[in-house]
Amino acid sequence: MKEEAIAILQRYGQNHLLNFLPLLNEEEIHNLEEQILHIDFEQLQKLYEKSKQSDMLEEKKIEHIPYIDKEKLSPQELKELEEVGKKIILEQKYAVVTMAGGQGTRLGHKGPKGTYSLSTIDGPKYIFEIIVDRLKKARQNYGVTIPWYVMTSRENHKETLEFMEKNEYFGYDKAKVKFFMQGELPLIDQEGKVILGQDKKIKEAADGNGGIYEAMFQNGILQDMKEKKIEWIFVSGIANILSNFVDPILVGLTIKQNHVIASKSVVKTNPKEKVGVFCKMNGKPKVIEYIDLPEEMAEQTDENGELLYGEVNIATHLFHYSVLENLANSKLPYHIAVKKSGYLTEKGEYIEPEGPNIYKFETFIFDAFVRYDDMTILRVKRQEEFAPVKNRTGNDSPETATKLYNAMLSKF
Ligand code: UD2
Repeated sequence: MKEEAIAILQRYGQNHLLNFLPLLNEEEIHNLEEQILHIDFEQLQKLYEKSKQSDMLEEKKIEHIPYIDKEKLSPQELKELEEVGKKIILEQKYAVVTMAGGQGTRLGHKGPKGTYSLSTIDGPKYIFEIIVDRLKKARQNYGVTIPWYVMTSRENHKETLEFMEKNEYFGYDKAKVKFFMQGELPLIDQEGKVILGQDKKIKEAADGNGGIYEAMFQNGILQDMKEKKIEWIFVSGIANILSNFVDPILVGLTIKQNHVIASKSVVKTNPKEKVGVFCKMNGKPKVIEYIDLPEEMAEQTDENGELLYGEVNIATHLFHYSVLENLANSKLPYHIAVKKSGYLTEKGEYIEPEGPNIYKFETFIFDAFVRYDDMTILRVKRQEEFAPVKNRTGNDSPETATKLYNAMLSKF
């Protein structure tokens, strides 16, 4: 192995990798060297040190964040907002981005989540197909083919492209669809050491949906949007099959409130729901993710017995183009998730651990909101716009999501 690579391992306490060399052939050693030369071990070391500290929420001033309840808007108000938003769509200043770089481990589906097939009353539907159906509906309603961008990760990029090609983009105009890959970070074990996968490469994983800002810049997506004169970009997660991502009312409301960022919310059903919740932290818009929300705060209720932190982030965001440009090189804080991952031992065995054994580092798209003084939050009805496919069974499962989808289908 090259001296330079060995020096890096020694400097960052990763020389355990040298014990694997007898297992590797020439090509595998070359691949490993390439990885060692491109991984930022300095950053990894800092993240490992950070994993030992806890981010004390209690010290921060957390308060209620204003939102607009769509149900409380009059028909006249809805009409006015819709007119403003429709104009943006008709003038082709609107684009849709789907965040699909997640691993979808909880669903236990082999392959990208968008390739998961649900049995709906309309027959079997892939999740990507459901998204395209809504885009085609918009083409019918507005007579424009909305540009669609899909964020993938190195792990699922190739398979995602092959799937869409094989299915001929479900009849959508391929020229209006672009895929772009987000960045990756190595997994580390509890001692801060990188691990090898069965392919004898250092295991890396997608760097969180906060990686979207840099990924859009690095992959020329921002440039493409600029050339297309796109002004408003709706970004939502692949998991929510009722994501209403062509929504002129949200655009109209954001413009009316003179904001450049908006999100949709639903009312939290139970304190333990695995979702982020909106609030204001030190006066700025903030989402506290479920892994960071202390139990007693999650249980807190207001004078009407409503959950104090009950405005749920449903991973559906709207950005003005200028915000994405402004955030292109943003450095967001890393969140640390403790996960399970198989690893190769120095004897060459591949171990699938019983319990969590590694740290995974992710940034969150909504952590950029604190850069802005305010944002629009539109509270929508859960049964109309939030049907996530996350878990194999139980809540947020294909079964619960399909039931909600079927109930809404007649209204599309
Ligand atoms: C997400 C939200 C949470 C709540 C919940 C609702 C974030 C960070 N958390 O939690 O607040 O809205 O959804 O169901 O958004 N993704 C990538 N690349 C990555 C990681 C994730 O594209 O590296 C995508 C993923 O494909 C999905 C979305 O981001 O479309 C949310 O990711 P998740 O489903 O893993 O997030 P979850 O359910 O923990």
